[in-house]
This record gives sequence, structure tokens and C-alpha cells, in this order.
Amino acid sequence: MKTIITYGTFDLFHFGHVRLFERLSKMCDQLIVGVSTDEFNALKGKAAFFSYQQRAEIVAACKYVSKVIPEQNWQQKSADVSRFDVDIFAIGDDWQGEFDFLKSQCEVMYLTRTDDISTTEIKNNLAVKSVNAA
Ligand code: C2G
Repeated sequence: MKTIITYGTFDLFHFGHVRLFERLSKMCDQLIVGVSTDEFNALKGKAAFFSYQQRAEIVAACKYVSKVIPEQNWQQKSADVSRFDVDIFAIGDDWQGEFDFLKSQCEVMYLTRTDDISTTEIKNNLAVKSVNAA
């Protein structure tokens, strides 16, 4: 059984996230997603709109996802790769090169991000609309 693992915050779940999962699911039998906990997001300097529980529930509901685990720190990836017998670590190319240290354990893939969508853009667009509506 071929297993891929990926990690992220996945706040305000959008089609960029879905397309990543869809592409990954076509390359494996099992797609595991590490969803960043609220505490880890604080370390990443990110403040998600939805809590970890809410984001994990949404990601788990995606038909392309086999399993959701908490991403609690930067250090857990190597242990996760071993624990789940991962064949490929994959993530968007905004992280190009950052996780090459995992190449000693598994294949490492950086996939192109989906254009014209991001959680930040969604938040910014909503903020502008709410100001204009006021
Ligand atoms: N993504 C994408 N296309 C977009 C937006 C995001 O392919 N338009 C991908 C990102 O490249 C990443 C994943 O979706 O692989 C999740 O993105 P974020 O939630 O922003 O995750 P990030 O904050 O980058 O956290 O240890 C890794 C980190 O936890 C990744």
C-alpha cells in the first residue's frame, strides 16, 4: 500500500487545498494529512479562523483524505514517516527545499500551488467587502 503524508493549517478550507489532496490521492492508496494544532500555528505565526478541531473535522470530511493526525511541532515529520511507513512526503512548492532532509527516509515532492486562491486572500477580500458594505 502506497502512503503519502502532507501537513498544513488548512484554514478556511478552499479549492486550492482540495486540488492538492486530489492530486496526491491519485498517486497513493492512503493520504495522511497532518493538520497544524492551534499551538503549533502560534509557533508558525499563524492565527487560524477555525480551531484545530474544526479544521481537522473539515479535512477529514474530504473524500481524498484517509487519515488526519495533529501536527504539533516541526520535529515530528521524520517519526511520522517511520510510524506510518510513508512512501512520499508531499507539500506545496511554497516550501520548496525545506523538507529535503526527509529524502533519507522517503520520496519528497513539492507540488505547484493552485493559483489565485489562499486563505489570506479570502480573509482580505472579506475584510474589504465588509468595509464597503458598512
Ligand atoms: N496550497 C496549495 N494551493 C493554494 C494554497 C495552499 O497547493 N492556493 C497548499 C500549500 O502549498 C500547502 C497546503 O496547501 O502544501 C496547506 O497550506 P497551508 O494551510 O497554508 O499550510 P502551511 O501554513 O503552509 O503549513 O509543516 C508544514 C506546515 O504545517 C505547512
